[in-house]
Amino acid sequence: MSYVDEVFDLVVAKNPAQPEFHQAVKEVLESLRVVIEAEEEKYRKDALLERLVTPERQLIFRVPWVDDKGQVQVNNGYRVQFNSAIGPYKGGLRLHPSVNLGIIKFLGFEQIFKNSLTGLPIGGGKGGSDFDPKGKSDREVMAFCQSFINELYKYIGANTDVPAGDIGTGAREIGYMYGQYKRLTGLYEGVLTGKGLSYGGSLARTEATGYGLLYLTEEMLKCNGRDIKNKVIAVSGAGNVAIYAIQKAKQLGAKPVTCSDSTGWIYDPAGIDVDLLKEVKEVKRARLTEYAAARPSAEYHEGKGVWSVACDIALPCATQNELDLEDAKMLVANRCFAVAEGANMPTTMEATEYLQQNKVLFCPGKASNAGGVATSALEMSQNSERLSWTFKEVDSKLKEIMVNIFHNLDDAAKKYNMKGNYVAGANIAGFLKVAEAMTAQGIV
Ligand code: NDP
Ligand code: 2IT
Repeated sequence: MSYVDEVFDLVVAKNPAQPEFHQAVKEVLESLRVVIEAEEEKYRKDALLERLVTPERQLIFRVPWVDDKGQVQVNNGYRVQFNSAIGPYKGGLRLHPSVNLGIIKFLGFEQIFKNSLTGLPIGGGKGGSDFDPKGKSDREVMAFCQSFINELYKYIGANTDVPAGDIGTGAREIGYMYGQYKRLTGLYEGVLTGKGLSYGGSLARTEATGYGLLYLTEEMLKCNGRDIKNKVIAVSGAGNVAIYAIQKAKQLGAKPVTCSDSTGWIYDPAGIDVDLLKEVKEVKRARLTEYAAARPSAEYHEGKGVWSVACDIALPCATQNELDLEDAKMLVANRCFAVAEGANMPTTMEATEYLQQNKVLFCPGKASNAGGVATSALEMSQNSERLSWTFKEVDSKLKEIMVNIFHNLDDAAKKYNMKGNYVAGANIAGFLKVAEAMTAQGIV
């Protein structure tokens, strides 16, 4: 059996009931087959792949907190410190009731390659909790965040592990966590990113993932003889990534016509009104029905459906496995020609293959959503030098990073005779740097 297949079987056997983690590993290992097989004996002797798929450290802890009725609640806290070969662990914290160890491991594994692709010195990690911030008061969210940090503070630090936002973790949560870390350690340091601007945050971090997604998409289109101007875009999600993807798409002259949350979706043929969407989601933390109520051109539909809308470009920006084979078939039938992932692993493996077979340009999240973590790394740099850069400076660095990422994966795909296969390009380019650093540092 080939080394790649052996390691995949090992992952399934050693990590039972973690389907998302298996899926993420399978996608990466399949892409690496050609690279590994060229030097199989060397990689096998060093157990490079076994080390790559095994987190350096996995923390699971109890997070007790008191709700507004005086009732004690208990959640699980997680931090998976996956790989520190190229820098301190870096990656977000997801707060969502669906969170479990397998989901955090899939996200942490993806983060290794994503962070490598940014070209910046950051290793891979991820964390979170099954706590649901929805419907909680600010005091309850603060109580949870403080309790979460009461345990996690022992394992993080500006030079060891730097968490940030993800689903359910935004500026409010990062603020409470930062305050508690500072209180416990007495350190005013860049231990978290996505901080508020008044206490060490970076301009453009809020916008970075969505903006970065569009910078990369624009470059991918350009290099394939297409222009983003006037293109109709279907976006899913209505959170941090989706909102700023929609905003940048409009700035670039495209027309985003959809967005969604976990209960329903909006079709707004006049183009999504970003200010209204921000008011509904960022200020009121309300449902999308409020968007439709305030916007005569918009239709609201219950459930799932953005991929049924005719579009040129699709940007899935909500969550994993939200775009399946049926959705991919609808997109192709409607002549969608490009898909770039804003979320982490939003496209199932079957859907990805179908899109690629039908010549749809497809960019995987570990490349196209890397703008968020890249800008987090820029926030770390600013914190280290105790300076803050202008919006323009950060935004232009972000754009340069996204354009470079696209060319790195495009070049890697060409080099390994898989021209246009950006999934393979991203996995190979991300892997090679990490593998070199791991090899150079010996068996650790
Ligand atoms: P937010 O919490 O700001 O928004 C998430 C959005 O997705 C919400 O509209 C939410 O709807 C929807 N959503 C979440 N879970 C589900 C679900 N199970 N089914 C349907 N809809 C769902 O998160 P972000 O925008 O930050 O994150 C979105 C994606 O982007 C995630 O995959 C994340 O890992 C990824 N990402 C985020 C980065 C960042 O910097 N924030 C960087 C790179 C990737 P509702 O409000 O109803 O729950
Ligand atoms: O998935 C991701 O890259 C993020 N949630 C952002 C991580 C970060 O450290 O900014």
